[in-house]
Formats: sequence, C-alpha cells, structure tokens
Amino acid sequence: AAPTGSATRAASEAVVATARALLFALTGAEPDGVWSAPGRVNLIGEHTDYNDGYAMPFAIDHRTVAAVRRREDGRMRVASTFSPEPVEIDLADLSGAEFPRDAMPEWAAYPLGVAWALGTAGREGVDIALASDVPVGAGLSSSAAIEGATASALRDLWGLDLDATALARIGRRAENDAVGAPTGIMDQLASMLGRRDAAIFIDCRSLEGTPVDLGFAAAGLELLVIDTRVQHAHSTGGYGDRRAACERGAAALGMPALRDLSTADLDRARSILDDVTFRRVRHVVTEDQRVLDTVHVLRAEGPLAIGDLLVASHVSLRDDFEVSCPELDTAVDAALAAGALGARMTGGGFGGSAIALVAREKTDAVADAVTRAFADAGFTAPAVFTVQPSEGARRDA
Ligand code: GAF
Repeated sequence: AAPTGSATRAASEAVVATARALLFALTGAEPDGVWSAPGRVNLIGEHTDYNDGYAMPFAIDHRTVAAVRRREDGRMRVASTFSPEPVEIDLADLSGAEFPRDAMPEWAAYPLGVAWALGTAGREGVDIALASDVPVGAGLSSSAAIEGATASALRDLWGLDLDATALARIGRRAENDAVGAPTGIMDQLASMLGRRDAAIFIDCRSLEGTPVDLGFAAAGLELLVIDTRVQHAHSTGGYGDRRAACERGAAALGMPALRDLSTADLDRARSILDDVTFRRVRHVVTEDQRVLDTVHVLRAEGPLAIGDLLVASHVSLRDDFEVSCPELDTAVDAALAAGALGARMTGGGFGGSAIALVAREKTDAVADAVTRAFADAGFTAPAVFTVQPSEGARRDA
C-alpha cells in the first residue's frame, strides 16, 4: 500500500517534468502550455453508460500530462512515453470523414483522434509530448486521460468554445471512431469533471454530472486499487458483445435503452428474453438502481455504509454480466476476507483492476492478503496502491 498525499503530488510533478523534457527533446524549446487529465476509478455503475443509465466514477491522482507547443506549418506531431517514435501528420490528413487509423500505431490514434474529432480544417499545427503515471491496460482509463489532456490543450490553443462535457464527447468520438473501441462516455466525463474528494454521479442520457462528496478520509477510509496485471482491451471481443446483448434486450422489450426499465420490469423481461440476454439486462437494470442507492446512502449515512452495494455490484458483474475473471474474483474475495468494507471489479472487466474500500488501519493487511492470495493461486503479483478522488482535466502551466 502506498502513495498518499504529498508523495502523490510529487509524483505528478515528476510527470510534468517528463512531458516538458520530452517536448524539449522534440522541439528544442519550452512548451506554450501544459495541460493534464486524470485516469478514473468507477465506484459503482458498470456497463450502464452505453445503456443511457447511471454511473458514479471519480478521477484519481494519476494523470496524463500534455506539454504542447504551437508550430506554423499546419502539421501535428505527438510524442509519448508510451513509445520511442513520435508520430507526425499533416492536419489536412486528419480532416476527412474517416480517421486514418491504419497509418499510425494505436497509441497515436488517441491524441490524433481527438484533433480529428475537433475538426482540423484551418487549424494551427502543434507538437504534443505526453507523459503519464496512469497505468496502461489496468482499467483505470489511461485512454480517457490522454483524450482529456489533449482535448483541453487543443481547445485552449485553437480558441474553441467547448465546455468539459463537450470535450468528453470529443474524447468518446476519438475512442469510438478513431481508435475503434465501442465504449460509452463515463470515462471521459470522469476525467473531465472530476473533483477532489468527490465522485461524479453521471446521468449518461443527459450527460449531467453531479459531484457527490465521498468523505473517505474523514471516515478513516482508504480506497485501494488492485491492478490484476491482466491486460484488457475494449476494442476486441467481450465488451462489444455485451453492448450488443444490451441493445438486443432493449429492442426486444420495446425500449429505447435499458435505462428505461426498472427492477419491476424484470419478470416481464425474463418471460420474453433468452437466459443470457435476460441476465445481461438484469445486471444493467439492478446496477442502475445500485447507483441511485449509493448516492442516497452516501448522502444519508456516509461512505461506511456503501460496502454491500459495492459487493452486490461485483456479484452481478461476475454472475449475470460475466465480465469478471479469476484474478478479479480473487482480489475481491481476499480483500473482503481480510476486512474490506466492500470490494468490486472496476471498469469494463476481463482483467484490469478491482477496488476495495478499507478502514485505514487495515489497508496494509488487506493489501498483503490480496498479494498472498494471488501468489497462492499462481497468478502474477498484483500492483496494490491507494488512490485519492481528485480534480479533473486542467491547465497546469
Ligand atoms: C469501459 C468503457 F470505456 C466505459 O465506457 C464503460 O462502459 C465501462 O467500461 C464499463 O462500465 O471503461
């Protein structure tokens, strides 16, 4: 278990320094500005966003930093700590209806996809250097962090009148149509709208985001992330299948989206749908209700009382939505057995991370118990660390 408080802030200063140094190596000059955006943990509300439902993520104290400098030749160059080779393109080549995905490595499609989604006709060229301490492939939305930092920088440099929600939509468009991952908008909204010590209650239909105080520290709690080291990718396989099943279920029930069903509709759903589609639907409908319940419980009783909702979310994702995996289940079971108040997988699943809500004095014991359980099961050792609910995208310099 580690970094908290001041140690964490120092780490993000190190990321800023890395991005600046990378830009200097690329251009021989200092940036015109520095922007950053965080990764996220989803507290609850999983696989609900693309069903127009509710989610409740928070931004974390791991960020992607974009150091940016204008250039006068209408070209855009991106460099990053993800890859040794910068990628350069004429902005005119990003002005078509189709994003030229095949012309670049996958990581570059995130920042260049944002430029494409913003529209590049007549824009000034830029050099962007990206550095990050958001773990990649850990289910903590390193991609939304890249999108948020890039979109914020280009909005300011190009003088665009777009608010945080509009930039989140741009990020989603980059992810869906440039990278080719059929994700919802939760991650981008979390990264744009994050607040210190709060989660963002998101209505994924209206895209309205309302901060809800978490009060973890005041209640003596810490939020542990357990990165299983099982890499996931939403551009392949299971994620798209789940999304399609939800759309099939909503259509069979004559609804625009699963958001329009309540738990009272589940008997009817069971009588119409095949077993698998029914269970996918039941997950989403009950998960929406768990988000609403979590908001209510947080406001009425505080964070000590939300543990059972987190566990119920995990069980539903494991048994009905079937997006967990042995490593995530082991993380959750071991954390709960060692005294966590609640635990669940977070993010899309098929690997990535679990979270555990833990009384501060038990943090080390829970982290140790999870690490031991992974060793006993013969899994790769997990990375276990605490995160703080943090501010969303911002200009740093
Ligand atoms: C991934 C997606 F990117 C989100 O949009 C969301 O659907 C999530 O999986 C599941 O809740 O993080």
